[in-house]
Amino acid sequence: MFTVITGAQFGDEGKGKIVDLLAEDYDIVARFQGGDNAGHTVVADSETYKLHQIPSGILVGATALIGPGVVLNPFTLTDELNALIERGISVTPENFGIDPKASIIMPYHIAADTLGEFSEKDKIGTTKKGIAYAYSDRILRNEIRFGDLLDENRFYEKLNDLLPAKKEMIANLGGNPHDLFPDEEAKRLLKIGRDLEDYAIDVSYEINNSLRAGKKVLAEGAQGTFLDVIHGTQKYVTSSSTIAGSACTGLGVGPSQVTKTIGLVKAYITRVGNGPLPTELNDEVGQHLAEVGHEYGTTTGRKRRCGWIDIPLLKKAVNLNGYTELVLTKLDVLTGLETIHMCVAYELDGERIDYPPLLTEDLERCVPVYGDGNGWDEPLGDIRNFHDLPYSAREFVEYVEKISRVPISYVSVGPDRDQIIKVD
Ligand code: 2SA
Ligand code: GDP
Ligand code: MG
Repeated sequence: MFTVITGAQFGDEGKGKIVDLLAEDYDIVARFQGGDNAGHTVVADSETYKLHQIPSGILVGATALIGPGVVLNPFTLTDELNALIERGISVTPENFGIDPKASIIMPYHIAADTLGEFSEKDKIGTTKKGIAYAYSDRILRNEIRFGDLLDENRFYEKLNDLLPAKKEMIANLGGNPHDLFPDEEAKRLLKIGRDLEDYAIDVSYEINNSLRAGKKVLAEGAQGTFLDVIHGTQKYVTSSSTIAGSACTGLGVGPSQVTKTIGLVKAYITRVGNGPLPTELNDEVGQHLAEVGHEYGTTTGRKRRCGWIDIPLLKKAVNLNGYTELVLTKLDVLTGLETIHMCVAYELDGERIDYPPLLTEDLERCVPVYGDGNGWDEPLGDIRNFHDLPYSAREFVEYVEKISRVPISYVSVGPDRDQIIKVD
């Protein structure tokens, strides 16, 4: 069985929590795109884990694999591995692997991303982790791969070829090229390569063999559907493909293997960084969602923008990902709001549309049309049975299921592992 999980909105839908929950039933959990821009939070037994590079399934004993579609920051990865080991999580070549084809996020990528974000006019609001620059180098065939860190001669040969252009790039962006410490950084990178050598694994081969042997594999998406580099709200997107199909290319698994695609939908919507968010709320309801939902970036600590659930976007996410199931998260955060607004359509140039327009500039101009539902006051955190939810909360869940035409399999009512309702 091969299951793909992706965020159906702009990321931070609770993928870490749900992957951790589902991973109990899986043998392998694999990341297929993105890098340490991702921040996946797992709260387990009162401990909070924030994972950026390592798939969330490692905490429950699944084998965690980093696929070739990923861009890898070796420094973040090392810190994350050490933090897990310190907290008693066993990490061995038996339960963790990295594909040698994963691209390395180099110090010059991070420097460029930071410098590139200085201009207010062009600002995307990136995480400044060097993601776009690392992926550009892959497309330009100028990448350094994890496999290159395992071969000192090849690594230096590539680096020496690349460095003059990289220094020029930093200078053109207004930075000081002498701030790149190639010798020191290079030695540190090679040391990490030596330390991680035993984890190198052909992820595609491993997953395909495991599937043949009847094992279960979960592909963990990072960011969210509308940050997809092709189908998202360009240019306010990340630099990888975040939708379900990307799991196949990013891991090297054929589409015929996909059994299920699960979409994670927050009961409202958030976005961190710039770009359109039609239902954005700059009032006390937005404040409620941000504070009760603790909507602060897991990687950067930035405050996330919040708004009501956006059904036209959800419909598009269902198409882009081919979801067979949805998981609705953070329903508990809506407790205490008198009325729940759901954006059911947009008004654009005097016309009502119930599906997002293609162009980011047009989405920017869309005015939400709301349908109202009743709110509820009961806290939901201790509820474990769908029928024990307040009537209005059930109505909300049923509406989302009906309008998206995808069954909701779980409703999450808090950050803890056990704060989950299985919907039968
Ligand atoms: P980048 O850094 O090049 O990927 O930024 C491009 C856009 O993608 C957005 N992006 C994200 N959006 C939500 N969550 C992400 N992960 C972190 C989290 C973010 C954080 O879990 O909270 O801590 O700020 C993530 N990663 C990238 C980014 O905001 C840009 O809009
Ligand atoms: P991800 O990037 O999709 O993994 O999501 P993040 O971890 O960046 O952000 C989701 C945040 O919401 C984390 O702090 C989670 O602990 C928290 N969370 C997840 N599910 C729920 C839920 O159902 N209710 C509440 N209140 N918090 C949740
Ligand atoms: Mg996140």
